[in-house]
Amino acid sequence: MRRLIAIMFLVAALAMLLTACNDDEPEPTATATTAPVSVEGGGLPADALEVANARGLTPQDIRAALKTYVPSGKMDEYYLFTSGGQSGSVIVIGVPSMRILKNIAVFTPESWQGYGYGEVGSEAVLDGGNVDGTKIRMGDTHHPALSETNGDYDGQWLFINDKASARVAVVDLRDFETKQIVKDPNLISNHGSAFVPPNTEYVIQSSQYGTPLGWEYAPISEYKEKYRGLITMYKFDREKGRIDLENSFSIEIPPYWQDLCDAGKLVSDGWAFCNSFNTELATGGVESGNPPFEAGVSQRDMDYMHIFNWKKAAEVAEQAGKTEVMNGMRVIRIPTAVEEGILFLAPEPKSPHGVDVTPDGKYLTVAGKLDPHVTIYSFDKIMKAIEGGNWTKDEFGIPVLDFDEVMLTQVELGLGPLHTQYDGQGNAYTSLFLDSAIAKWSLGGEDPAGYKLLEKLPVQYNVGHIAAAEGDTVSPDGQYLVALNKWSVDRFLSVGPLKPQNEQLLDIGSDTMSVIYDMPMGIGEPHYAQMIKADKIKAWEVYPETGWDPIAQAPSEFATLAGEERIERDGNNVTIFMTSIRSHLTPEHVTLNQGDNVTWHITNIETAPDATHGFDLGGQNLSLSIEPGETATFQFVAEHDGTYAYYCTEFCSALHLEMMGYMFVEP
Ligand code: K7E
Ligand code: CUA
Repeated sequence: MRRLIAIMFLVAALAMLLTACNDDEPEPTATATTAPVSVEGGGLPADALEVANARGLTPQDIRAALKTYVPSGKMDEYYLFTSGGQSGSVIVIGVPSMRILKNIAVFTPESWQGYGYGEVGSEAVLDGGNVDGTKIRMGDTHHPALSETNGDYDGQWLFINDKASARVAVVDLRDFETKQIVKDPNLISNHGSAFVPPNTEYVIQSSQYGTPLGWEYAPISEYKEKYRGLITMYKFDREKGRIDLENSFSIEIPPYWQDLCDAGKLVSDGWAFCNSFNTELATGGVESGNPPFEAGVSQRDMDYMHIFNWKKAAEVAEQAGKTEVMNGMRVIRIPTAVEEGILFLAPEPKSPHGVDVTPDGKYLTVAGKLDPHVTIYSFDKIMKAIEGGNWTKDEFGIPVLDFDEVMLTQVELGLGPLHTQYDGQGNAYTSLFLDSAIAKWSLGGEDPAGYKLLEKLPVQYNVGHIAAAEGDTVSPDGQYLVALNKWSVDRFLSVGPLKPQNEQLLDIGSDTMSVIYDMPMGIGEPHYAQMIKADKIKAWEVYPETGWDPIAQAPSEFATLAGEERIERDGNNVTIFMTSIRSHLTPEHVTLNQGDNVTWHITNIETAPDATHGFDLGGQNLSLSIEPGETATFQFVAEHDGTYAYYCTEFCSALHLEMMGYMFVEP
């Protein structure tokens, strides 16, 4: 009975709260039953309690449900962009509902979007990431980075790395499609990517596993001499919306197995920071009686944070004789980086994973996964230590700053600290992988005593990254935090041995944290995510003009309007200009000769939002998704004679099944 009263009280209180914050919502347009609930008006359904009891919901469950339920027709407050790991994609989720809005194919073909299934534009994007001519159609996406202006997400671009083959991709947030993939010509794997400085001048990437530059062959016995890491600063051209490889450059670094990076902001803008976890230079070989990597790389109590001045490096890269060009990329070698004061190291305990700059840019949190503490560094102290010159050198000649000179304090949080986010109210949140918990702790500014563990909340289970609302900006929102849990174990209906990940939504807007939603992520392994206010994204409803090339984001030279449909033949080169509109494809008959080279353009001449038409042609490895206004192109050689049906793959209208045609290939 007491529980019943508690539930009743809570439902009533929340109903009041709901009406209070819904003042600015538009008036409901449907029937009277859609009016907002109010306690006075008795708008609460009479059976609400009955439902809660029948489903065994606790007051906390009800609160969580009310916090996350987004009614039909209402919108989420935030977009969450999570990487899809080895699915090679980025997954877009609405917060707080945790509804999946879209899977953006990036490094891997995806037939629903018509990405990489014969459409010339997207094939070219994927081919941009080929490695030595090998088509790579797998990607391991880890860290999405939203473009920033003055340290704030601006909602224009999204960058994402591929750890497996050291590539970075650019997604345009006007249409949520991948526009470019670039390959680092000197690296074969990356990890500290993608990160951007406050004005997105560059996209930052650091290596993970040391390899000889250009991944040339060198025996592992020459690890120290020949193997290296790299920081690559990919120049981003906002005007073009593309990474400009010509104006990009790299900085050579030791083969320390760099991990995560973060860019400075405000006071620390111009600098960036990357962790490392194999300063032992372990080379493995467990099969020959050597210590295995996991032991070899974990011997030292301290590893090195790489501290680099990318602004100065960009100037140095422009000067004659300061770089070496390797496979077309300018590289600042270690001696030059040291001489120019670009590169420093600072000790950090012990095999760290994340480094995260505070919103004010003044402090850095390093989480050592084999150390129960987080270590807080002061940027001011780092600058003073650099000026002071009281440093030793590592075996590659790079200055190593004195730990006590740069470290501000350490906070003991628990086991396996990995990644940290901030809420803009002076709190930090760190994921504890081994504890399966989130630790909330306070930032103390210059006062070491102000850094304190406040609260720990269990999550399910093995949490990796966490993402707070606007978490990497100079002014985070707090309010929500998503825990990207690697294991879901017992949280969902079983779907066999491969289980989904668990993205748990936490309410961090109240005094104590609570889990308010469990979202199974069954289409990829999210590593990192970023959460942006929904109103910052200005996505197009339809393409701006009929006959649009979405890769160039400009009118297509192959645009075909109604009445302009035709088939042109020049010898055995045949070009088809087709239109699609509910509910017909024009032309409906295409007659070819066996052996013809065929170029086929289709323009979706619809102007209504959501009026997408797909296209498939039996016998070809083809799938197009042609959005309203888009012109898509595919090419093939008509090798086999026969009669083929082509059709619209998207159920677009009542007469969608009639939206087809025949292709005749005459022998
Ligand atoms: Cu999975 Cu940032 Cu690649 Cu940590 S990373 S968990
Ligand atoms: Cu167009 Cu179905």
